[in-house]
Order: sequence, then C-alpha cells, then structure tokens
Amino acid sequence: MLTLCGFSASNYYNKVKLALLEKDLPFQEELVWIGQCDRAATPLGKVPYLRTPHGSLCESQVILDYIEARHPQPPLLPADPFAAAKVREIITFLELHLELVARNLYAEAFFGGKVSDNTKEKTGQQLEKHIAAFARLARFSPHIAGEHFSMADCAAIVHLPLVSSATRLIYGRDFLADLPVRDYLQRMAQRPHVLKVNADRKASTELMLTRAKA
Ligand SMILES: N[C@@H](CCC(=O)N[C@@H](CS)C(=O)NCC(=O)O)C(=O)O
Repeated sequence: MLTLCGFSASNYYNKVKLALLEKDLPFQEELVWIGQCDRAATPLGKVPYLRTPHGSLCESQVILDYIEARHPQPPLLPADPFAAAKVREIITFLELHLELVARNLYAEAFFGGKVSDNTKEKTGQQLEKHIAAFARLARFSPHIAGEHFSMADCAAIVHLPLVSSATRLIYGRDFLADLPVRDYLQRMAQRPHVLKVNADRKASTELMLTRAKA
C-alpha cells in the first residue's frame, strides 16, 4: 500500500494525489503539516513524501516518475521518448521558472506576511520573462502538453492557480491573463478527480489558516 504524506492545501501534494487518483491506484493519506515531517523520509522537511513497501520517497516529480515506472497504465507520459521529454519540459518550466519564482510572493499574498519592494520588483520581472517563455511551450489543446492528459496536467492544474492569484494579489494583475489558463482550468475541473482534489484543498486550506491563527 502507498501512503501519501502531507496536506491537501499543498500544491505539490495535490500534484501527486491527482496522479494517484487518475491512475486509480489504492493509497492512503497521512495528514502531516510542515514541521511534523519525518526527516528520514524528507530531509528538507517538505511535503509531499510517499511511503512505499520499498521505502520512502520525497520530491513530487521523483514520486511521479516512480509511480509511472511501476504502474504504467493508464499512462501519464507518452510512450515516445521525445514526446515524454516534452511533457517533462513543461513540468520543469512550471515548477522551476513559474511556481518557485511566484513562491517569493506567497508570504504576503496568502499568509499575512510582508515581502520587500525589491523582492516584488525582481520577482515581477522574472515572472514576466518566464511566463512569456512558458507560453511558447504550453499547448492548452486541450491539455497542457497537447492531446492527452499527462503528468504535466497534474502539475499545471495545481500550480497555475497559485501563480495567477499571487500576481493578482501583489501586482493587481493576473500575469497569466493573456494565456487561456482560465478556460483550461475550467475544462480540467470537469474531471471528477480534479473536483475531489479541489474540494479537499479548500477544506485543508481552511484548517491550515485556522491552525495558523491559533
Ligand atoms: N520540490 C518540492 C517542493 C515541495 C514544497 O515546496 N512543498 C511545500 C508545501 S507546498 C513545503 O513543504 N514547504 C515547506 C518548506 O519548504 O519548508 C516537490 O516537488 O515536492
């Protein structure tokens, strides 16, 4: 049995959860907040991590690649190596160049903290550049990497809304507004597993904010 550890407000947790659900794999969820992580399983104390019969794994992409190798059906990567690399390319752009950069804004955008003007300026410039580059790779036709639902959708569905909200809250403008992101997310939200992940995310986010106030 697989055990997914973390909490449903986390985008990286939800990326893995969506992949497990889409593959129809049996798994259980173990609620672990930041600060409560098993450091042997996740040395940086980040979620998610996955307990498997062979040991534990951290880093969401490592986990997705493991799941894909072990349970190839239904596929979340094309069989063709080049097409598979194009899917991974989109994931890398989303995470390294969009989400990780936008993360500099989260303290103020979502958690009542403060981000310096300097950070806002630098982050804004980087995001403009990176989003323009991402726009050349993303397909949205109808899925993020093209015809088929893939692990890139598991990433895009959870990361893109955060980039939109964080930029809207900090700069007063959604930096993704010129891309067909809203339509894409609405289309993806017709998938039952996406609906479940979103519903769990809302409940977990309320719990997380209540805990933060307590
Ligand atoms: N590269 C990691 C990122 C995971 C990540 O940043 N998770 C956040 C929650 S969304 C976290 O655990 N943050 C706590 C920390 O960085 O200390 C992955 O793909 O799993």
